[in-house]
Amino acid sequence: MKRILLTRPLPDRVVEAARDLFEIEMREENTPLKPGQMRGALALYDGILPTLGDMFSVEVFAEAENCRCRILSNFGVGYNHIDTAAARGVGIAVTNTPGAVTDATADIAMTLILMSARRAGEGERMLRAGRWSGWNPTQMLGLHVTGRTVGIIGMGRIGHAIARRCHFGFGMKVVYHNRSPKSVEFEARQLETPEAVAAEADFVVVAVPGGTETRHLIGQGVFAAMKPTAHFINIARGDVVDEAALIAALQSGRIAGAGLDVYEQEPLVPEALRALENVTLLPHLGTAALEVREAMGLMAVDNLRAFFAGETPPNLVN
Ligand code: 8YV
Repeated sequence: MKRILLTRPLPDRVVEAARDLFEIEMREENTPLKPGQMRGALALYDGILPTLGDMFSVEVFAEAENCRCRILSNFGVGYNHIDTAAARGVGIAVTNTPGAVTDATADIAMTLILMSARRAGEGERMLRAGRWSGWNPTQMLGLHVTGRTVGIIGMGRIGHAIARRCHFGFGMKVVYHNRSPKSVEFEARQLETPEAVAAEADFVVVAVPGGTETRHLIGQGVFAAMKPTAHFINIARGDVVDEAALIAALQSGRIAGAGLDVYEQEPLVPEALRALENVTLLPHLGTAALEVREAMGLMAVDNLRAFFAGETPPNLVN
């Protein structure tokens, strides 16, 4: 039987499915693997089911001696923590879990749009602090959401699911930027640059994959192009955004607010962000629902199954 390492405690259904097929070991610590642990795991297991935070860098692969591992079956759609080219260089396949995460992540984008526009976090903080003196006609006026324009940067599965929610659920106009031409089944305009999207949108939502190609794709230029009444939403990866430029845009009032689920140096969230009232901060909740985590895990197990059955795993990324 193939030996598989689950790098974090996972939902029971996932563990059972993995145990039916493999000899598994599941780490009890709910922390990312350290480089030494990654090298050890590459030598000991036939396959690894890693998660966000397990930084399989080029150095880790370069220093992995007697590598037994043949596949990293990532738990999640984003795999920017794994150097996939270096993995391929040492003969390791990498897979991910697209599809399983789409709706939940799009739902969190909507949560952030609504919370940011309607000042929900700020209002809740005020109420909990005992500072609510009662309703009045001009208290905590936010931005009306229905009928606005959403600008999606990255019209992949998740971007598309967000656009659908905005269009069908909130009657919004949709503009988007995608590096390749992409058509959408409802009215939506594709624009040439992120800046062009930023200039038109009331909500700029980032939904591109992370990694070196998109690092700091969103920076000062995009914030400068945004309307001062617009909100910026990131449910993708923290390093897609120049966080310092975002903080500056928020502090100066260049943009109205932001809703963030991801950060450049997770779990570190700059004090400057935490100090701002017009920012909604979530702790990477994109897929945090049991059935979603189960679906992700089952997909990751199926990728392992296919791989060791000699098939091309359904979600091979390298
Ligand atoms: C996951 C995510 O929870 O799927 C992704 O890429 O960002 C998350 O929602 C995380 O990656 C789990 O490893």
